[in-house]
This record gives sequence, structure tokens and C-alpha cells, in this order.
Amino acid sequence: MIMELSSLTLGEYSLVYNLFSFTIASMLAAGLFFILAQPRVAPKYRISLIVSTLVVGIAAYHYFRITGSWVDAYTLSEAGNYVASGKPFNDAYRYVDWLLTVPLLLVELVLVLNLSREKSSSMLTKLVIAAGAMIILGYPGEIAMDNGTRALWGFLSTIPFVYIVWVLWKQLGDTMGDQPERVRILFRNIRLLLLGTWGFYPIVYMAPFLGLTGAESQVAIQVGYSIADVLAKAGYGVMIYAIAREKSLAEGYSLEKAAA
Ligand code: RET
Repeated sequence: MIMELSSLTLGEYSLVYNLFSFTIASMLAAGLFFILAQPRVAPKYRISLIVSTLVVGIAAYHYFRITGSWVDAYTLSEAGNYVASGKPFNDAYRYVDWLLTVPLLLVELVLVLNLSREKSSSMLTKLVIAAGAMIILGYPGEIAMDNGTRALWGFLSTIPFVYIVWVLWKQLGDTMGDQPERVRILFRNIRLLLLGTWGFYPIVYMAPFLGLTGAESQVAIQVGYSIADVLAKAGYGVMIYAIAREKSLAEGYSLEKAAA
């Protein structure tokens, strides 16, 4: 929020602007899909699709606001590049978005795991607390002006992050064993998607340490987080749908039978 914004070329500014637009379209389309696909899964899995719809809906809203903030933060100069307008670019939308959507994504995953009620709620409580800590600790580093402060908060945020990934990886592995073959493959894929996308966020955060400075780093961070968000929210929701669909079929559910 208090970041000093570097000037951007027309290409850099537009890349971010258009990617935000792509992200909004992806989130809205994914949301529509999750609503329309409801009858294709057995009633007990529909709550997962409802949660997916909320996640992408919250994200679409935040990307509208982020786009507005991006537009306000720059003005086109006489020279044809984009310079800071003096209005801050608000990175907090992203963190508030995560604060809402990450717990929902965890709920979604725990739901399809089909664990006992006690196991689900104790696991979710720990995961949601860890997720909150991860995001809250990351924010001061995101808006810090110097790399030392960024590294310190980034390190603190990584502690709950490692815990979350470890718990999910282990739990998904344990549950995988008891699933029918096709569902097992989907679980393996979602585990990789989870590691790949969630692991991408801290790498993006590290852009200033990977040799990127000024405009390059600003653009890389926005591009990186946007791509990660599309995969972790819309892409992940589609995977959850696929798991719910396979499980429904394996349990004898069919759309025709339900309609009859
Ligand atoms: C931060 C700060 C630096 C260290 C770490 C981070 C992790 C962020 C993650 C965010 C995940 C967001 C998701 C959103 C989807 O809706 C905060 C960048 C570890 C893992 C999954």
C-alpha cells in the first residue's frame, strides 16, 4: 500500500491490466460452471461445489477492486509510459481475499476427504488458524520497502505454510489408499496441483530476491499471483468437481436416476 511505484511501459501496464481482466472472466465462468454442474454430482457432494462458487465469487469481486486500484495508481504520461499518479496501489485486497478464500478451500478439501466428523473439525480448526497466521504474517512483508523486512515476514509466514502443506500432503496420501482407482488418480493430481499452486505464492513473493527490481518486480508479482489464483481457485474447483463426480458415479449416482 505504501509502496513506491516505478514507472511502467505501456506493455508492462497492459500485461497486468489484461491479466486482471482474464482473471475476472475465469472466476465468473468457473462460478457459473459450479452452479450449472450441481445436478451432475450426488447431493452430499453439492456443498463442495457451493463452496467453490463462493471462492471464485469472492475472488471476482476482489479482482474488480484490484483492477480499479491499478487504474487509479497510474497515469499515462506525455512520453507514453505509465507513471505513479500519487494514489497508492492497494495490495491489501489480495490479502483480504486470501483470508476469506484459503479457509474455504481448506473446507472444500476436507469435505471431499469424507473423514469422520471429529477428525474433520479438529483438522480444519488447526489448518484455518495456520492459514490465517500465514496470510497475516505475509502482509507486512508484502508492503515493506526494504528486502530485509520482506525476508523476515516472509520467513515467519513460511512456518505455518510448511505446516499446512505437510498436514494436507499426509492426509491426502492416507485417504488415497482407500479410494477406487479413478478417484485415486484424481487425488494424486489434486495433491500435485495443491503443492504446485500453493508453492507458487511464496516463490512469487520472493521476486525481489530473484534479481527483479522496480517495475519488473511489480509486474512479476501481479502476474504471478494472478496466475496462481486462477489455478488455485478455478482450476482447483474443477478438480474438486471431478472428484465429486467420480465418487458420485462410483456410488451408483446418475443424473437420469435422480431425475426419474
Ligand atoms: C505469502 C508470504 C510469503 C510466504 C508465504 C506466503 C504464502 C501464500 C499462500 C497463499 C495461498 C493462497 C491461495 C489462494 C487461493 O484462493 C503470504 C505469499 C508462504 C500459500 C491458495
